[in-house]
Amino acid sequence: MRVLLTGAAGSIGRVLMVGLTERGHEVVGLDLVPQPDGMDGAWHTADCADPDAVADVFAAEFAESSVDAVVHLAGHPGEASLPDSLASHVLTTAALLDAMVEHGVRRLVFGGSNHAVGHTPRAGLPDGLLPVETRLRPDTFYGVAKASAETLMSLYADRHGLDVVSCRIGSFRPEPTRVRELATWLSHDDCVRMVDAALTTPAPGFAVLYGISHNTRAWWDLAPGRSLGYDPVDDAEDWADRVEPGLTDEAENAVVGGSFVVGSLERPAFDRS
Ligand code: 15L
Repeated sequence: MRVLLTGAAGSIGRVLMVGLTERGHEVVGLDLVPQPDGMDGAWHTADCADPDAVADVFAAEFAESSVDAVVHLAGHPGEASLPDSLASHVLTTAALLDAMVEHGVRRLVFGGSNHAVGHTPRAGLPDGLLPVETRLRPDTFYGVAKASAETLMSLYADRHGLDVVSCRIGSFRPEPTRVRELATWLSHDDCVRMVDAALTTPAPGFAVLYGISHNTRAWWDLAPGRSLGYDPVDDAEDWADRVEPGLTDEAENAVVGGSFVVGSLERPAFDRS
């Protein structure tokens, strides 16, 4: 599959550039920054929030070749003002969706986030696991933007028959370092497995999965991912005896979004300073 990967210079993007190539995909990088030294393959430097720039990238790709799918990771991975968050996650998604429809690209894999549902209390979850059908319950403007991007992709899936998989990623790290991450960790290798499955699963329509590893202490339901062919292998429990308890663990572990809920990220929607 020829895959356009946005946010290719970011921490997840770099892992996927290599991992998806190893799995036989031809990966074309797209990022705000030029191709970092040591990275191979085709590359576009452009701002995904600029629909003209995105249209130019697609025009260049389709003049030479074609694109079978987009993996969209570009965007600021933390809290910001509401306009900045919407630009970073919703407008970028919109620009890509329009270009996909124009060029007949049928599949989008989205780097979603657990923070789209981060305000959900863990107490009372059925079998202790958060289902994907749960109410969108963002914990930040970042979470609002990730949730909004999901609703936008749902519209394009229904309107244009696109296949869309939103991967609500947990904690993407080389290894878990906090108690919460013993539940929310996504290993590098499982991340590659997850995106490969989301790219290749037959006709998912609009689907959501939780992007975590096969963690013994998982709070999020892995069944929706498994039904799409995502079979995680790694388990954060293998690091449990090296993870030091922290003072905020109890508060962080009471809600899905952890420090995004309890970590004083509250601010007005508009940054007027
Ligand atoms: C995310 O979505 C963030 O981008 C990342 O910085 C982590 O905080 C992660 O979630 C998490 O919940 O651990």
